[in-house]
Parts: sequence; structure tokens; C-alpha cells
Amino acid sequence: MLFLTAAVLWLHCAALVRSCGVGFVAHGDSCYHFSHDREAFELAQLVCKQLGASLAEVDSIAEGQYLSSMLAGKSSDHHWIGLSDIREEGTWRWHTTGEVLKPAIAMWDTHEPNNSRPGLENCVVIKTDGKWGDTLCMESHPYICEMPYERIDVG
Ligand SMILES: [Ca+2]
Ligand SMILES: [Ca+2]
Repeated sequence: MLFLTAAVLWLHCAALVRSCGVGFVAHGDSCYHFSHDREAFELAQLVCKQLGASLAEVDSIAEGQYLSSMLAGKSSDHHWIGLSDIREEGTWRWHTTGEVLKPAIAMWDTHEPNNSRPGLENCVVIKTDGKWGDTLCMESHPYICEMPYERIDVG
């Protein structure tokens, strides 16, 4: 009985401290940081890493819709996510996993990716309308970092 009470208390405490770090918001299995500062793609990735995260990677339609909804109409700038075709022109891969983007998950804007500056538009932003586009990696934009939403156990 004592054990059960202790177990219940522990679970309760653990639930209380389950949170994302400062500056991150929880959604689903992840914590997200929507930056205020603007960086080039590679530097944005580095800043995310310093925060214990990486540029956001979209694993499901629901996650893509969440990120787009967080930006659409609320933001005045495009935001980097961790998607590029730096390795191979025209093959869009997630930065940390190296996995190729599943077409069913993609939320490309009309006419995107258009590689409008041929061979140079290698990095992906979520635009202000919530849709994705490829653009120059050297452009400075705010960015979205993502890390797993893990319970921090106490004691
Ligand atoms: Ca993700
Ligand atoms: Ca483009």
C-alpha cells in the first residue's frame, strides 16, 4: 500500500515537471523554439544545436500543419526548417536524419520548389502564408528549432 502511494506520488511529481526548456513550446512529442533572431541556414542549425535541438523536421502532416499554423498570418518573415537539397540537387532531405522528404507530407507553395535561382535555392523556409518554399541558404531568416518532449524525472 505504501509502495503504491509512493508510486502514485512519484508519477504525479514526474507529470508536474514534464516541460520544455525555456523559450520552447510543447506540441505532440516535441518542443519547438520560434526564434526572434535571423540567421543564415547553417548558422540557424548551429544555434539550435547549442540549445540542444535541431532545425525542425516535419515527420507527419499534423506536425507540418502545426508549424504552418503557428506562422501563417502571425509572422512577418519566413522561417527556416531543417530541410534542404544541399547534398543532391532536387532531392529534399531532412538535415539530421538524412531522410528524403515524403511527398505526402510536403506543404510546398504553388510553384515551389522552383529553384528560381538555378542551383542556389537549396534551403527551405515556411513562408508567411504557412506554405514551404526553397530559397538561398545564405539569406537571414528566423528559424524553428525542435527537440524531443521528454519527461524530466525528479529524485
Ligand atoms: Ca519533428
Ligand atoms: Ca523558391
